[in-house]
Amino acid sequence: PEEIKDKLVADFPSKIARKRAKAIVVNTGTDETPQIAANARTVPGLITMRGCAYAGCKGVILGPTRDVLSITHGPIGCGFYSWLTRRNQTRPPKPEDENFMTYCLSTDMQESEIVFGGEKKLAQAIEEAYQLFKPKTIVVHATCPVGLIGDDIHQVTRAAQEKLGIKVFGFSCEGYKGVSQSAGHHIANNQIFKHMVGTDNTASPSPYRVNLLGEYNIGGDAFVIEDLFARCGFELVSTFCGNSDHDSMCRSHTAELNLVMCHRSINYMADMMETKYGIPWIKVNFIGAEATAKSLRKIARYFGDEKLIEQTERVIEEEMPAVSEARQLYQERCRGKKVMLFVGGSRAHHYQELFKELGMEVVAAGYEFAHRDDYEGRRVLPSITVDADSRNIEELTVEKDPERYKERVSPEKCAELAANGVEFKDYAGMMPEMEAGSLTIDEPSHHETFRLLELYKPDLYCAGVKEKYAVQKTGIPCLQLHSYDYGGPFAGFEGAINFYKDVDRLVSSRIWSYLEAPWQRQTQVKATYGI
Ligand code: CFM
Ligand code: HCA
Repeated sequence: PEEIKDKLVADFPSKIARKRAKAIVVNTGTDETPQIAANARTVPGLITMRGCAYAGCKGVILGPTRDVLSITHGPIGCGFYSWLTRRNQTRPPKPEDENFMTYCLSTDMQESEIVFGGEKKLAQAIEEAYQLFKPKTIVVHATCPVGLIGDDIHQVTRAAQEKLGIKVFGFSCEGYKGVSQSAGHHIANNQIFKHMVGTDNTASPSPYRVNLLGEYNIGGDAFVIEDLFARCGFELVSTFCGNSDHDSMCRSHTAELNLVMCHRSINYMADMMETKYGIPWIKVNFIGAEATAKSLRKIARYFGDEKLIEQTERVIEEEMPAVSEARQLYQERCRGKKVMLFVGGSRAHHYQELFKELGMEVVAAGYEFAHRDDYEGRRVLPSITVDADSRNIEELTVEKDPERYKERVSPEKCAELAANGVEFKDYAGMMPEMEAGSLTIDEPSHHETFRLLELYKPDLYCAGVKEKYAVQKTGIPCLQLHSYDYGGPFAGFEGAINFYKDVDRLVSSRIWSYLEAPWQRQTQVKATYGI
């Protein structure tokens, strides 16, 4: 593997090769993981997998909340390309309930606003949106030019809030605010925490109240998890933010436990809610049947009620036979096949569970924009150096709420639960769970990706839409782990079976080996390069 690492960066100029080498590590198969360079600026000129801070804020965190009306302040492209492309599904409980997700609202900035300022047009847009939809809350997302020309979106939203008498606030999530989508997550977490969480104290009577943080209902995953929770007897107060609505997020501080699914995008919220309201958090994973069972058991054990524990076991028992049957069938066809996954900030880890269940070998994995704690575990948090790009993003000062802070678990109970596998505020990261000799690569460039494909010839490559067709042109199938190739759900027990089927279809089909692009047969364009 060390040799492969050298080959991946061999064609880069030496300075770039040195930088990229730090983002490629060989796993040890133990808890002693090497350090990886992550959350650093992309090298200009390398073709990146990443997106921008606006995408992380508007598309990822706010996108799935159905009745918060989002307006993109910017040229039309940013709004258009973040318009439901993420497949975050929603299901309003009643037909008359609001769902604005199918709309794309933008100020459509033109040259005149870029030159003379866009605040007036933004104020008009907010008013027009209010007249049309009469929503409870309107939020404004800033795109790159907004920050560049100095439009003050917060001043405009404050004035609109006063005038319209509804909640209006903004996100300074200009695309360039950070090195990736990750900055946008943090910006979104801060504003949701400030303006929504804790604004409605109505609590449900169930004692088993949980929030699900970092589950965005892609391909209907949250529907599957909601169903499992209901059957086990857990009361879901709110989800951040899949299949969510404004009011449930305002009540989220009434929960007894926070469940963190995607650590990267929402760990800020979990920590802030713990500090202010005393809600502890545990890491869960509902991708993979075994991981789902383990997570459900952890939740039941936290509450400790015998009936709840029994009911949870019953649900697992009901689900497992179908999973085992499917697993046996598909394992026969998939076992031993090699796979690589390069996705976002949490799925490259979570989906390894499903490949393990199929008996497939994960030879390389990595994230697009995760931080070192997502790779190496939260134990490295104190040693992460905060660079200028991260310092750029506001860290809220959060204090105990004088009235509403409540200690949910005593330190003794905490120790007892930890001994039983319910560890609080902990995430061990992706790398300790990978096999010795496998590779972890942060934000592989297009060039490195194609070197990897040549060197390993994997049976399957998992990534996003920007990678998919380029990869398939090399004869290797590509599964989109962002959009699920328009299929899914992949979460829970039912999702695991769907996943086994889809993977089998990809790795067992011979179609890819027949593929020959015209340029492989014959050079299409003759060219001479002159420098
Ligand atoms: Fe979390 Fe996500 Fe992901 Fe993410 Fe994303 Fe996504 Fe993703 Mo695409 S919040 S980090 S910013 S799990 S949109 S639902 S699929 S890159 S791995
Ligand atoms: C985003 C959204 C995205 C893109 C997916 C892809 C998603 O990063 O802005 O590249 O295919 O999941 O839709 O991650």
